Amino acid sequence: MKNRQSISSICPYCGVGCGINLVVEDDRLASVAPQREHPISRGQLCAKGWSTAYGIETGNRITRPLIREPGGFREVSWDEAIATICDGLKLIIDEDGPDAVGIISSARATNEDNYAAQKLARAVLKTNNVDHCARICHSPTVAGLKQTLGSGAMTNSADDVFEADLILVIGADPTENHSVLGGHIMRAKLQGCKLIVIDPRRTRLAKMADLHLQLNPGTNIALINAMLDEIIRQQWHNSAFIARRCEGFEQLAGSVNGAMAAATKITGVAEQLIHKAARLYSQSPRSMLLYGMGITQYVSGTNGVIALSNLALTCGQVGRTGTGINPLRGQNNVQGACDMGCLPNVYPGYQAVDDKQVHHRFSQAWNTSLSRHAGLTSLGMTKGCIAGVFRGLIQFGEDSVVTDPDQNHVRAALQNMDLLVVAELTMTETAKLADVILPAASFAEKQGTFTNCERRVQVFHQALPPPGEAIADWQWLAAIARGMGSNQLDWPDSKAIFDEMAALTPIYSGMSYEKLEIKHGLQWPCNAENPDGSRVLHQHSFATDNGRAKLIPVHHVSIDEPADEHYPLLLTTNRLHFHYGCGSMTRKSPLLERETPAGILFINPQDATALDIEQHDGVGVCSRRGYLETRAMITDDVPPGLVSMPYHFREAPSNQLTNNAQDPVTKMPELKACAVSVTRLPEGQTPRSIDNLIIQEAGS
Ligand SMILES: Nc1nc2c(c(=O)[nH]1)N[C@H]1C(S)=C(S)[C@@H](COP(=O)(O)OP(=O)(O)OC[C@H]3O[C@@H](n4cnc5c(=O)[nH]c(N)nc54)[C@H](O)[C@@H]3O)O[C@H]1N2
Ligand SMILES: Nc1nc2c(c(=O)[nH]1)N[C@H]1C(S)=C(S)[C@@H](COP(=O)(O)OP(=O)(O)OC[C@H]3O[C@@H](n4cnc5c(=O)[nH]c(N)nc54)[C@H](O)[C@@H]3O)O[C@H]1N2
Ligand code: SF4
Ligand SMILES: [Mo]
Repeated sequence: MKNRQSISSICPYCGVGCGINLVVEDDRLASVAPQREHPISRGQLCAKGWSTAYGIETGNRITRPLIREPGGFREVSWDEAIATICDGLKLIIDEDGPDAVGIISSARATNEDNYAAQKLARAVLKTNNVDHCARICHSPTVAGLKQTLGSGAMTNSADDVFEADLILVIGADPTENHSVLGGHIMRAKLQGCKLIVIDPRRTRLAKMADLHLQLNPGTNIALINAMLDEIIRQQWHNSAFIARRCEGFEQLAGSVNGAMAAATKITGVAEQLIHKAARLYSQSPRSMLLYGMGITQYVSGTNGVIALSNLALTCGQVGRTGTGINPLRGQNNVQGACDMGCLPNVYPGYQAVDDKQVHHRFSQAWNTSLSRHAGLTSLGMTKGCIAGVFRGLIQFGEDSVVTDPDQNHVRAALQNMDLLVVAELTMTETAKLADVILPAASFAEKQGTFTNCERRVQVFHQALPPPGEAIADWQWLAAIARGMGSNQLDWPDSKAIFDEMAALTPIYSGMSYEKLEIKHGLQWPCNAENPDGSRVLHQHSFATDNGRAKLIPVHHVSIDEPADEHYPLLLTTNRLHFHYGCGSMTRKSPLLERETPAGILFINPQDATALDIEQHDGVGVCSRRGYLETRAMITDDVPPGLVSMPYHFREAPSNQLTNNAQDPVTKMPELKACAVSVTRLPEGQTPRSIDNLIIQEAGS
């Protein structure tokens, strides 16, 4: 008889945080089932959630530590791997000081793993060089909303889509990327809620929306300022809310005056549509704003977030259920990795590293001296490596060769590191460049917590033994600390890490594993004033110095690399429902893999005809930084002049092409727009993978 158990867990893919049960038979994951009572997923999962078992299957996993040798990787003991890492770190720190090393942690790993990572960087290595993929995701949200509202997280709850009279989705594609929540939005719309979509592509929600504003890429601020101009001119703004809770209205009103007149030329959207959107958003009793990468992944990312905040505040659409400014945080635990302080300028709970009191508190708690200045961002570390000032990187759960902008630059930087340590589930493109590879346990093989996009901290349980010698990330981080002569990370279990973190993190201070178990988690802030957590933020005051929200004028700036005569098309990058991030987990599933070819370029029929391209033809795509080959998918979901590629496919990685021009505030690269040229491949030539292209180029 088989020993069969069902263990409660959380889907390890996106930030919706759906509840899953892992059905285990004799230490094997037999199937995944949705949790019926889960407050968000309510018995549903998307195709990725259902396919979780493939993503962590033991046959594909790294099971022992590996060290690079001239002929390839050699399997070694944990002791040898840790000793090699610590010798490397000590040498670099002795020669160039602690800021020559750093850690890139993982928004896919647990809060406990992330707390351990930043503590290793700060309390043991003595540097604030710690960052993670939020840098190229919602860092503009963290920076922008911190300035305007005092807190950079989703203000409301996922369930609020059912309370809203109007939902405005801008720069996000939730039916693909937050699918269960996307399904809720579709249901809300069918139940009578109005829907506005602002997106250059015709997404599934755009097709069913009351209004679709199909703006030119990178023109969000011009469009939002035009809506504000119209709202203020028509007296649709909420004067009472502004007087009671905001500051800076006069300056904002002055700055948007005249924006409508300039808008159509910049955005490509007709005035009449902007007028309608402005009226619907401001006049609906409850309007809920949801946004994503179409706002943040621009050189104007932080200002784009501030513009959205101006819009919602001016209309008083914040602080009540069914309203709010809601960044759709992407990774299963990206909210948590930020909350845990895996950012170069803040300790856990967004407490600034250069604040005297905060510095004192953490120095005392960890009983050691700590760096006083902010560290390098992830892209700062790769740049620093090329410049020769950054030499040693520990990276886990992030495949930057596939997912960071300008792949050739990233490869060159990682190859230039004196020490690159990668902890992974499987052999990714980034792991292939490592000096030491560590086998990491997946979510199903460890206990911990994830914080989803609506600030809900959920605890999950170990269901399986890790394969081979794999261990939880916090455990090998602790082994490195010990190798560096420190017992700072010597916790007995993940619960002890959570307790230490909660004691130092005011927004988590009312939480414990026991309390999180009771009702599918708690939403922060959860503390003495909010013992049951917080569904809606900013109901009575904002988290700013004086409790008032700030209205801050911002202006349109054009994208860094517009199309020109040499590169006549604009490329944007997006996601597909069936694949996730670098594809290292979803592409292990034959069910998901059969849904899409390994690389796609979406192109409008008009452009395809002009370039003599037919459906599924092989095409070459070239930018100032790189070249790749893939297949054309002709569709009028993209407008003429714009082509789009997903970034999940290592064979045809769109990041060969993307631009790493950055938002000056957060260093967010402009992943959503760069100039490219597209050509049809000769008849009968199948697209070559990037590996083959690199080999051929080296040989020629
Ligand atoms: N299936 C799947 N789901 C995922 C992921 C995945 O890889 N696969 N990744 C997760 C992660 S890490 C994240 S961050 C989220 C991201 O989720 P989303 O934010 O939804 O991500 P994208 O598809 O990259 O971009 C969203 C939309 O922005 C639009 N856009 C581009 N330029 C502009 C512009 O100038 N203005 C406006 N208004 N819109 C623009 C694009 O056309 C696209 O529809 O998804 C998460 N969920
Ligand atoms: N062109 C373009 N590029 C983009 C984007 C875009 O829109 N366009 N979006 C950007 C965004 S928003 C993001 S968030 C990034 C995402 O970029 P990444 O973070 O690099 O993407 P993921 O596929 O989520 O990679 C995570 C890795 O974590 C591993 N992993 C999962 N769980 C664990 C664990 O518990 N421990 C360890 N050690 N490893 C684990 C998986 O095996 C996987 O290889 O991509 C960015 N890149
Ligand atoms: S919506 Fe996100 S969390 Fe839910 S099942 Fe799909 S990938 Fe998992
Ligand atoms: Mo993301």
